[in-house]
Amino acid sequence: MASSSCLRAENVFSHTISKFKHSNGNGNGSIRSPPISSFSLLSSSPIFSPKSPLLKTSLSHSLSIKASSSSSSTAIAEPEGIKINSVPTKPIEGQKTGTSGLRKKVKVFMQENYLANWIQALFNSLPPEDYKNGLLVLGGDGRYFNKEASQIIMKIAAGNGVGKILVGKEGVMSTPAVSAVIRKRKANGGFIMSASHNPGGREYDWGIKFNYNSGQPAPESITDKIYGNTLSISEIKIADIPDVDLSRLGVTKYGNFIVEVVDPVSDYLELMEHVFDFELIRSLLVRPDFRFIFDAMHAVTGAYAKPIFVDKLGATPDSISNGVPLEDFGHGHPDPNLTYAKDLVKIMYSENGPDFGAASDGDGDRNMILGRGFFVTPSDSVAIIAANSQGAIPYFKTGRKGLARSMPTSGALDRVAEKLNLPFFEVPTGWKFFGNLMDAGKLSICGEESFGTGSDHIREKDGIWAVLAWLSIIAHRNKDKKPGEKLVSVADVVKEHWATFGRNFFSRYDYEECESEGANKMIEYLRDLVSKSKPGDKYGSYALQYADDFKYTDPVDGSVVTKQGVRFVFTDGSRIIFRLSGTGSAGATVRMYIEQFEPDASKHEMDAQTALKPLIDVALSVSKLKDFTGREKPTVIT
Ligand code: VG1
Ligand code: CO
Repeated sequence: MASSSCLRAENVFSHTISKFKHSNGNGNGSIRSPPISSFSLLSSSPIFSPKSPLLKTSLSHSLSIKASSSSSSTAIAEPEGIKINSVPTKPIEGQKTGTSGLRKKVKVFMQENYLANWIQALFNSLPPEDYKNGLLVLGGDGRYFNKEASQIIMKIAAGNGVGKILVGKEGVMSTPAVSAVIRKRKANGGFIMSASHNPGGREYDWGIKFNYNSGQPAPESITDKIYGNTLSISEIKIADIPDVDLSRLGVTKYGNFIVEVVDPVSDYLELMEHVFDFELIRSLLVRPDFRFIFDAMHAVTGAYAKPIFVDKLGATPDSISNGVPLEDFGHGHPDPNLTYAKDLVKIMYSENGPDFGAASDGDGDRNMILGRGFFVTPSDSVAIIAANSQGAIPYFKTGRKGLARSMPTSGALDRVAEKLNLPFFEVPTGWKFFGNLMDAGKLSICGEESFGTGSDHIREKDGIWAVLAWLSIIAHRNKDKKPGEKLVSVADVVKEHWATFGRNFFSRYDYEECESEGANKMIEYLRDLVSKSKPGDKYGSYALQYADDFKYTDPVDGSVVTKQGVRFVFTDGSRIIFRLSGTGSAGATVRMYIEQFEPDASKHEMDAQTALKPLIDVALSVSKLKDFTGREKPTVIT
């Protein structure tokens, strides 16, 4: 990737910016653009003709929104001086959102009208009162194509009558921060330009998610409507305004449409300071006998790590690695797991490695937590945070309303809920299912086995929140330790938890980019097997309790989703689960989840792969996975 395409952290937080902020008092008072009426009188030639001076950025990537047939656009309105054009378009197949937004290869999004159609279909799906003259937030993980996409999204938003867009500087704002900003600023919703943990760059992935007014990912009722509208779309409404300069903080007015470029960190940081005891965490991070490392994987949390961990919490600057966000994540796969964050894993498992290590993904909503020579499996992580939250985290000092996990996540959290006598929920994979429970006041802490952990402080999983939660727990346990005294470590906390609650051994096998046909056939085969199965059936040494394809009825609005994962649950509580990923952009990714509970503390130190070997063998043979997919080995083991 050429250096010019790098999005550097120092650009996001440069001193010039803070000076700019101070010189404007509150940093958002400048109105830079000329009165927009001057644009409304521009020629009626197609707005996206390559000659148009209005779409420089978009055209630099040979992308534009063009009239698909007649190449003509019609001015449909000029409210307070903005010319809004109607551009004819045609439906494009395959714009169905998956587990978390629409994700495709960059090249697919660069096709004529591809992104524009989806954005317009979204506006066609929302009740007008949810966006007309309203406020929307726009953020993203800084990946390749975000700059062009930002301009398209803002122009279509203006074209559809949105009043104001709050956008992160350079279009950057993490997924959890967008959720936080939507809530704090009482916005109607927001867009996140990210394919999350999928790799970025010209040859890789791009994605878009829409979150609603409480900051939660749009529910299936909305995403299904959007998909329906992508199949019948005929027109894109787009405002004839110049590209917005996203490199400087401040407010720009285009007639009655306003764009405010904001610091992507400040609202989020304020929320973190409200949730956590920063003094407590700082007391740990400044200890000479505690070493901390955070790997931002050249992704969006690079923009957050220094202001939060270093400037606010006293970590040393060298404790942040890969802290410069890059459009291609430094050729990496920004997925914090044992395979893709291997540099961090190596450091943490080295002799005399740091005491605490963490990483986050492309858009900052995932987290991985490590101690010295010790990996905390995400299913355990959420259970341990829940069990320790009340004492260590001020936000939970009055208790927790309820706990929840996604179906394939291990039952470690269930045991905490039971012991603490808290309401408990099991939902399908994908964060969108937690939001309703939170809005209804039924849920405080939740997580997924896929390195997602969070709480009702926002409506997304939150990578930095999880790191701060763990630091709070470790700091709380060590707050009275004198210099030189042995500290309670991450491993100590986890082992104590197992001793109290028992250990749920858990592993996930991912088979990435399989042939879709074989993967689909395998799932069909398993569904068929489920329909024929009965309690007591023998699978190796395991006896079946029940098998099903997970179906969920939302306890708040009664909506039902089906086919959320095939599971075999055995009489001893062990489970094997199969699903197809809904976030990939090529082929099919098969996920196989294995779980077994072990109450006997003398066996808790076993390696998970060893402990689970008999069950893994059962899972592989039951599913005929090798025959269907042709894969001998998984791509990633967690
Ligand atoms: C995966 C995870 C799921 C997570 C989703 C979005 O989905 O399994 O738990 O919510 O990614 O995370 P799937 O359908 O591929 O299994 V992110 O950080 O990519 O927004
Ligand atoms: Co993510």
